[in-house]
Amino acid sequence: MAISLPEPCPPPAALARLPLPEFYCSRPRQMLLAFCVILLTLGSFGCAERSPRVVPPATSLATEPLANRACVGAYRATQLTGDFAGYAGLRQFIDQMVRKHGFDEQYLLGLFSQARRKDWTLNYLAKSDQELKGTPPPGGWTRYRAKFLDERHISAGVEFALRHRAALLRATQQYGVPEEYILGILGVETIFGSYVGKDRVLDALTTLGFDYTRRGDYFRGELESFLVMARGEGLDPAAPKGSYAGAMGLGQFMPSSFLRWAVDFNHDGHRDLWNAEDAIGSVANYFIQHGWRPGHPVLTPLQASGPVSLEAGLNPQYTLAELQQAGLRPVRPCGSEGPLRLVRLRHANHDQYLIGHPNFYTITRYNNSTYYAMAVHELAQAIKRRL
Ligand SMILES: [Ca+2]
Repeated sequence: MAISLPEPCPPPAALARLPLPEFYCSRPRQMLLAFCVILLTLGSFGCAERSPRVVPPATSLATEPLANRACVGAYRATQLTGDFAGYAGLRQFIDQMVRKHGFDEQYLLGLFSQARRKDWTLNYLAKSDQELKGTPPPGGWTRYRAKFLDERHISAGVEFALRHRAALLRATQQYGVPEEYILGILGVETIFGSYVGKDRVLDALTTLGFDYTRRGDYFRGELESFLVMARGEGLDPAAPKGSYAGAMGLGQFMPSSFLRWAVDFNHDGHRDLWNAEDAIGSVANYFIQHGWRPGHPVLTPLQASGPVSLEAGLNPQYTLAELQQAGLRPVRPCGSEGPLRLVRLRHANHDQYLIGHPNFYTITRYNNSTYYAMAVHELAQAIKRRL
């Protein structure tokens, strides 16, 4: 979910989350049982399950229901040593975690004394930040698309869908998110769990929180969420591995997204982003909580009668009438419920335009990128055709 940093290839993962509808009423007893388990397990998160199409307020870290569990791991020190010795910002962060969340100071000093700075990540991001400046060149979509719309992704998606058919069906029924879009996210993010990252989340977030100036605030917030998550779930914070930016599991959730939107979809008492069922439910929950409208379209191709002067992208919002007045006409009736986005895909020799409906925008809440959401959509459709 949702920070737009490039991922070392393959695959460019959404760093969120990255980046939520109705219990199956034909089985009321199971429904009640499942609901009770969720309530017992997640406390205030349960309200999202009862009224899944109503977005609840984000749960604050201070009220995280499992926050009073003991920390895991025999870490203990009286000062910071190791790669981050002498980091005044980290020392302040530790003090803040003690005051705000009741962590033991010596536990955190011991933990962070064995954290490792990821110099490769810092060098990679410095280079990427430079490359990201400027407008995307012609052919950009063609090259981006080729990373994901290949036989490896599609066949892995079909295999995953067949293996987890029951969970996907349950997620579709409960949340109203079509299974192919859940599959599209998991495919683009990690090829269905075949590439979930190999960096320790602790190292990634400590490095980016205290050595990556441009987004340091964001990553320190994620590090705070990560420590709360690890304590709440009974995990040694030095154990979980993820992307170089700290995104975790099949759906590459960032820790703050875990706290707000991950669900225990297999009802074993833990939200486990590396478990396929929990990942399926969590992606569906993320979608519905970010405005997915069941039964509504995602994209509609447009025909342009001449040069297009309207600004494309995720920020400008249009009505159907405004698009039509600009010479853009949908190739099929699509409804006019907005706000609508103008999607421009840069092929090698031409630009292609589409209407991005509100559901398209929802996909971009997983990763704030038109091309990312377009790849999820196309991969979703390609897998659906094989099922
Ligand atoms: Ca679980």
